[in-house]
Amino acid sequence: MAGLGSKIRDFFTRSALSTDFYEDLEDKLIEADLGPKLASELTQLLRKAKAKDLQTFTKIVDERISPLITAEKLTLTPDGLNVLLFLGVNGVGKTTTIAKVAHYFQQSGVKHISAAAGDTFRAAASEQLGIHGERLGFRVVKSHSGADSASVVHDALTAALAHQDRLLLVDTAGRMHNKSELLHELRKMDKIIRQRVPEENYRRILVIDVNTGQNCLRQAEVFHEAVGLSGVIASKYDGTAKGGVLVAMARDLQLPIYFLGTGERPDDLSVFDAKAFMRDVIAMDT
Ligand SMILES: Nc1nc2c(ncn2[C@@H]2O[C@H](COP(=O)(O)OP(=O)(O)OP(=O)(O)O)[C@@H](O)[C@H]2O)c(=O)[nH]1
Ligand SMILES: [Mg+2]
Repeated sequence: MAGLGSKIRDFFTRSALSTDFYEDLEDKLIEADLGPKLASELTQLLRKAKAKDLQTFTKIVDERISPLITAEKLTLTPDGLNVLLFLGVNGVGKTTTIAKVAHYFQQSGVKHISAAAGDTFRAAASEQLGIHGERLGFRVVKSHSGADSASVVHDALTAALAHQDRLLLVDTAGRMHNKSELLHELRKMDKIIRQRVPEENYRRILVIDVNTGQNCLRQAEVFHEAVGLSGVIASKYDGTAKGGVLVAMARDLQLPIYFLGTGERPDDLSVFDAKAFMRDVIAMDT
């Protein structure tokens, strides 16, 4: 995919003589969703170096920005049940991402996988997860709509431990009547999981839609405060040239990124590669 990076490269070729060079560059970086703070910092560094060339820009990005982005391989600990709790506001792609992550681990040979339909807020939610489970071959623990999501998690944990599952994927609601209710639910689920699974076997994964831009940052902070996030999966990276918000997020919250979601199918998931990503988003050439 031709990311915004190629546009920034073109910009350097075309605009070196422009009097508004630095202002225009800053605008381009904001367009890439790097956020005003980071865009201004990067532009300032280039201005200070009195440079208007892609090589210097790339060097600055390489030294100052790339080290902020951590790619982490999502792995299971060697023993016992691993639990992944998926969080995020509504519609970002949590349920779809669960199917993708289940498929990813199945492909790497993990056999006993189950999922908990912890989104009891929306009637169709557990059905949606159930369909993924049937297609891909993982067990889904559900309850009726409106049930207490913490009790679904409790039941799913009991079943997963009894079946000696290696992995339990927990879906959560993206929306509640109000935010504090949602966060209360999440904390309850978190507590139940912590009571039965050691810390090193338990990850809290934030799913963000890269198209929502800088709003993601605030969302991430709220979830981070509630349960302490382990890492991020960025969905809907297909069909967008944006994604700079991941850079801002990695910097503000120091969270590793596991995967990029690149479509709606179970195999539309790429292991996050920080270097390739930076090249795609901010013009770093190989
Ligand atoms: N193009 C594209 N679409 C995606 C991707 N991930 C999810 N979707 C679509 O986004 C929509 C919402 O996905 P869901 O998985 O239902 O999102 P959710 O976060 O579980 O939503 P709620 O349960 O309502 O909070 C669906 O139509 C998905 O097919 C992706 O990486 N790329
Ligand atoms: Mg969902």
